[in-house]
Amino acid sequence: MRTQVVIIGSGPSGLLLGQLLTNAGIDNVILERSSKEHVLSRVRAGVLEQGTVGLMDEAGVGARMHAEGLPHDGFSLAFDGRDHRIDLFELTGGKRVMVYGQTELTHDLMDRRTALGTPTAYEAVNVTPQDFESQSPYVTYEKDGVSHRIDCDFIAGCDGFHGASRKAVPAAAIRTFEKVYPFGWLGILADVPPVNDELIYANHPRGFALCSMRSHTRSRYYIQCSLDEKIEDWSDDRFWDEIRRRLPAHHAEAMVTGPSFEKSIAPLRSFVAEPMRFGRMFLVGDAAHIVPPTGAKGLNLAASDVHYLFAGLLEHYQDRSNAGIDAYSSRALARVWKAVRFSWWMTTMLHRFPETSDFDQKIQEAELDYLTHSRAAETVLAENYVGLPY
Ligand code: RFL
Ligand code: PHB
Repeated sequence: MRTQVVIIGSGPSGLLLGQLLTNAGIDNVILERSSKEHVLSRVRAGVLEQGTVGLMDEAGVGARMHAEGLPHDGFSLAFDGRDHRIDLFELTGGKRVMVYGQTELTHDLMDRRTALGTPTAYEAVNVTPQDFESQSPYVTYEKDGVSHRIDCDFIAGCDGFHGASRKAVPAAAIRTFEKVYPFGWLGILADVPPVNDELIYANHPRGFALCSMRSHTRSRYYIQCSLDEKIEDWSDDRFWDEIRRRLPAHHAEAMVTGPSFEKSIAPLRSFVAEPMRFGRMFLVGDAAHIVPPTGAKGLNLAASDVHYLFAGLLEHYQDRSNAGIDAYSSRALARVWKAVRFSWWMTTMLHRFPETSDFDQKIQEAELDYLTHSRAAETVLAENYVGLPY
């Protein structure tokens, strides 16, 4: 079999790239290791930048997002028993974010792909990019015990942090940068109304807490936890008690609790692989970089990578120019590193680190105090949170 672009992975980056290519008449095949149901069962990001919203529209799949997503004009920083609102809309001259779950976005893209009948193999095993440094790359895989080979022009490695694409690159050709944080996030989903109209990011002596949401009736809450915490030790009651202790009293008192239907622990890490192009294979999204979720940037970076790669591929096929493809890695990485810096900064400012000295603690307090008394500092936060331009 032959196609123009083989996409490995059917997460948000693979599906979004696939839809944009299909709309432009560029043939593509997606190979995904898991089942559709498994991909849709993963609860992850919840905040979309305007650029990501724009890409969903460009892909022609934005209707449900606009109908059901919640535009947010600001969020709260809570510390020292009080709230400080960051007015994103005002500080950025009219920009906002959209609260819409990654699961929903993935659903919308999968539904469109299925409706169009664009080729996709789920439960594909041993997916392996081959000969991507040559002019004739191909991808091999097995499905239902049968071996397959797809020849192509390009391979898009959209297969996440643990995927096969980055692993296929010889060690001498790639450089990686990593920072692992000494804590994780314990998150729950519950069908209770959110405690606040907007998100609350809380810094508390007991650790960070985040109150987010998926709708007016579904809340997504997180607390910082140590890395050796076990999920079985966290009953719903224990979780609710702990998050309430980390919030200002008026929020704690207003919080509606109820049974959770999802609970998981995620470790926090910053990771970047350079470059993001190896001959005729490109790394996209989590395959190339990971950020801690504090800045809500993971999914949005996957989307900006897709934007740059799609522009490059379009130029290649429509204008016969490789300029966009040649610039992909440097364009994407310039934006990636700024989001890596922002996510690291938000994480550092809002979490309690196990080995913090009194000096470090005072610096953190001064940072929050400065942020809440300087419009310039607030503007820096707001412009990064809504997303830097592509
Ligand atoms: P994904 O979503 O990981 O999708 C990759 C897809 O590739 C498949 N795959 C393979 N397919 C074929 N062959 C192989 N060898 C394969 N190996 C893997 C996988 O099954 C999967 O379907 O990457 P993508 O598309 O780049 O999207 C990136 C986003 O998913 C990611 O940045 C965010 O979800 C990160 N993230 C969060 N971001 C936020 O902005 N806010 C959050 O609250 C947030 N929470 C999270 C997160 C990521 C998490 N991970 C990765 C464990 C919580 C978690 C737990
Ligand atoms: C979420 O809703 O899951 C969410 C929101 C904001 C973040 C991280 C996660 O910074």
